[in-house]
Amino acid sequence: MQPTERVREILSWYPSDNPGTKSSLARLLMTGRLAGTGKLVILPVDQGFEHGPDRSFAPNPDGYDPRYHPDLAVEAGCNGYAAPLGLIEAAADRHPGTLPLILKVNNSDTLGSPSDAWSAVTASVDEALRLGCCAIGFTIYPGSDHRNEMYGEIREMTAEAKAKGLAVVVWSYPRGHGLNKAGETAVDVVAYGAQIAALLGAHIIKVKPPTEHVAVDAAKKALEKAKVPLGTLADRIRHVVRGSFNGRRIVIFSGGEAKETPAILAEIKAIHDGGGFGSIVGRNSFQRPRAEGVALLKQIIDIYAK
Ligand code: FBP
Repeated sequence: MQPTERVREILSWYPSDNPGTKSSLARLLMTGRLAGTGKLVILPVDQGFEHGPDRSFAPNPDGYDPRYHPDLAVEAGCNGYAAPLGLIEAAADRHPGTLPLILKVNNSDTLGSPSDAWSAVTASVDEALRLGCCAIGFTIYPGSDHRNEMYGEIREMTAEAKAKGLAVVVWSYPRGHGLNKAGETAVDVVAYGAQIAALLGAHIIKVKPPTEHVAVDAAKKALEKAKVPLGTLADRIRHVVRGSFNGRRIVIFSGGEAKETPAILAEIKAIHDGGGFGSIVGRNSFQRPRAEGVALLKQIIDIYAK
């Protein structure tokens, strides 16, 4: 299938990329039930690393099986599947050529007491190529004492990924000593995190849905002076997307902890209304029984398809 006009338009936002990287991006945009729309719904399964297997898979034990997740992604019609090295290795040949894979190349656990948020590099660009992935995924924690080390790591991995024809997805999660809990999802902070990811060269930026809270006084003053509407989630999504090169970067939003279906769908509708490019929904899909998880992902995809 040829890329649609919309996908060609999106690819034109990345003029410096080589044909390999553009093809990798096109693969993600041209797969699944949202193929060609410019929207994306991705299944991420790195929670086993980030939160541990019990919190992640006990609610739906089928999820302990590494083959479960790529099958779920395909059955629901997702654009792609993102996971750390071991999970991708265990199932990379399950849907060869039909399910775009994103290798999460850094991860952190929640054991011990780290000095501040920082992930270890757990896979390489060459491993992503060996496994047939179309992108690497990297988490940054703006606000952490270690953010500058993270920016250095991602700079190197992004340069290598782009040189070798892969796309780069950045999970930008502000957290750490510089921020309190409310600040992590404050609208100005989420917009700042998305902007940093764009400036680091991300093709796809993944952030959390922003709250109405504005954490930084100077940002609050600027936003009030400019009368930026932030009252609804759709307003705030629009603000974050505008802050990501005026909408010329693909910005997608995370699903979060398990929630009731109506609450999830209301959030997705607001993301869609605000011009968000899609969602990356993990726990809310793989922690439900298979049929319910598939049904929910399909409902989410239907909203973005409108
Ligand atoms: P969820 O839909 O499960 O929230 O997954 C999205 C995600 O970004 C995962 O990739 C990641 O493991 C998780 O959120 C991080 O969550 P936390 O905020 O607890 O670190």
